[in-house]
Amino acid sequence: MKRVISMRTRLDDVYSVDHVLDKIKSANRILLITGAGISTSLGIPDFRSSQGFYSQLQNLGLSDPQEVFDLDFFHTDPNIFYSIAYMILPPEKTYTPMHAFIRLLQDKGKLLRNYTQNIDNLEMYAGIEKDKLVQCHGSFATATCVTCKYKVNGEDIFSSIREKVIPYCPKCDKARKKLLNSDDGYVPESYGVMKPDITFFGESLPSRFHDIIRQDLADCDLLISVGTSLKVAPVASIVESIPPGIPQVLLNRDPIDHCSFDVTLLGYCDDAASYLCNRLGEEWNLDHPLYDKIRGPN
Ligand code: CNA
Repeated sequence: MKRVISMRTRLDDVYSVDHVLDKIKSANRILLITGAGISTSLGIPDFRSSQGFYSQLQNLGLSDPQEVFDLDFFHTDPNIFYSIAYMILPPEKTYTPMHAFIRLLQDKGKLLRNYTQNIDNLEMYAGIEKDKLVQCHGSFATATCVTCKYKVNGEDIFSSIREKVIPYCPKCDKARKKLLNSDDGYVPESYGVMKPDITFFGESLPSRFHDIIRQDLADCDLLISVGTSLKVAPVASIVESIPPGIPQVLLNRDPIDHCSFDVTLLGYCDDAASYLCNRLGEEWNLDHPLYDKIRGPN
């Protein structure tokens, strides 16, 4: 099932795919930006493509689907988030060939950092080291009570999310019941609600992003952006902040016109990972059960 990957280079044609392959071979500080597109092959929808989560929400009659991830909306009514959160819940202990490619870059000592916008935490299953990863928008790995800040493992609330019910904080349970049984019975909608530690609109990014991005921009020797529409700041602005002379490569299903890349491989990123490994040589073997299926002839 090898699918066609089309390639684009800048009009001045300074770089070709061969340059990219040479650069990957010689690089040892690759800055990789990833987005929802690297997990869609596992059935987790992305946000903005035609099959994406936002169009599904529009079909449900939500006028602004982004409101689902708005902090004020969550506090006013967490039901909205929990009625659809199951759609983007990560499958357990699995990852894609593209994740395996990132792991390979890490194992070969080439990965400076993976800035992921994904919240599915699949990088952990793929074996990306914490130090090599910046989860720019947090993740489902943990969840925190919005009232008392008690933290739990994300997996502890997965069954509630799957059943579309609001998970409540065990520590706030007594106080919540007391409020319910009080004279007016008033309990704020979000009282004692557990919220996955994903970054909502209205929340700041984890401090790790701001702590290291400047130095990483100065240090990187190749930028690869994969499976992201690059529409969300400040991650999107990484691309334009890359120092001049550092090659920029895009692997994406759909073209991106608002950012400029030296080389673009258009297609499914799992295929791109397979294509790159085939071209890079024998010692570039993806450790993934699907690799043999998608590899095909060179
Ligand atoms: P997006 O805006 O939905 O863009 C996704 C991009 O990926 C699009 O340009 C698609 O063309 C492309 N794409 C989709 N499938 C593939 C594929 N198989 N191979 C190559 N490219 C593909 O999503 P972004 O990541 O750019 O936006 C950032 C948001 C998305 C963050 O806030 C995330 O939290 C959020 N998100 C994350 C997940 C996840 O963790 N898996 C899922 C859905 C949304």
